Amino acid sequence: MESIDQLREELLAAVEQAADLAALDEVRVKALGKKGRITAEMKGLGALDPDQRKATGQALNLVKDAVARAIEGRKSAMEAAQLDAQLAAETLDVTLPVESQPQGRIHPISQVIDEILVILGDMGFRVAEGPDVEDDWHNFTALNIPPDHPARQEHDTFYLPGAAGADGSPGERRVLRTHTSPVQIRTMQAGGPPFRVIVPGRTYRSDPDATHSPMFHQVEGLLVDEQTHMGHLKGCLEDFCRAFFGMDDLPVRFRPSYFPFTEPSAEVDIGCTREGGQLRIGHGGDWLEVLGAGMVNPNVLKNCGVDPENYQGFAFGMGVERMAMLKYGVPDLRTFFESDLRWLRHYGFASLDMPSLTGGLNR
Ligand code: 2NL
Repeated sequence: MESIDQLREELLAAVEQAADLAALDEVRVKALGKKGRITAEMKGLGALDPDQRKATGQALNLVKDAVARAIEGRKSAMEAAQLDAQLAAETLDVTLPVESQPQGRIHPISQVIDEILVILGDMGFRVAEGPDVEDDWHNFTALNIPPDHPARQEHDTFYLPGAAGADGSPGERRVLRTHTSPVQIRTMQAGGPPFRVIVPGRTYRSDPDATHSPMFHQVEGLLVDEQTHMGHLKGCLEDFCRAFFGMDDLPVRFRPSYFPFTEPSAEVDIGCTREGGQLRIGHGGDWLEVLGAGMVNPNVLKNCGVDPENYQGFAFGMGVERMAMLKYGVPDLRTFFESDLRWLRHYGFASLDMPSLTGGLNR
């Protein structure tokens, strides 16, 4: 018995003295492992007479349990201490000021979309979004675009094969949306009037030359209510142009035009000068087209389940790249999509310089 007590004290002392998890595991192997001291003592039990064997066996089991418990206890304590040390070493002072020279820049396309949304959001429009891959009905038919309209031609529209039906038959072909209007169509189908939505997003057209990109961005707006008329459209877009270009007295004019989805339709010009081949926005007698707009064609309202006898609407659309080029003097459309970091450092915006009506939209 003396030697078992001694074994117990020795092993528990070794557990206490283990400096780290590796040392502790070494103690475990030397005590409880296949060739460990307690295991060896157990193996020796066979040589004892039965009475002694029972008493010694029980005593050894108690030692074994005590040592195992001690190891577990030490192990948890060591792990907790290790975690505490790690957490202390990894503290982050969230009250420190932000880095004074952040490296990332906001792309002018993102910036201009944000600016447009801030102005129109303040007028009460809310953002709506939808899929880039559309069906023919939402992209064309619902918008009163007839089957033989040139916009539907292969060379203007990217067509995709439709998903095969359960019977293996080819499904209806899909399109990459050629404008964001299908989102307004979906918005009208999903609920009832009044509607006041603004839709930013990617659009796609097959028009391969230096002044076009196969993917470009649009923002379109739609307002439908009782008694909505052309005066509302004019006021809305005049205010928008003046806010966007940061000029309270910017000349804005509406020129008759044609779109299948609006009647009447208009193109919106702002004043400018082109003296010495240099474009300047403002007074000067010359004009620059920036938006397309009109009163929503009653056929479009009907297609979306809105009664044109009781509701009228106006809609408008603009190209984001064009707005960005005009406002920030970007001369070449292709540079928007080249991911050139030097270009982005020049034309990009600081990430914390978010546009707002009170903080300043125009730098
Ligand atoms: C442009 C011209 C326009 C619309 C877009 C629209 C949408 C619905 C109904 C009626 Cl759901 N109209 N959108 C209307 C007029 C012009 O965009 O020059 N875009 C870049």
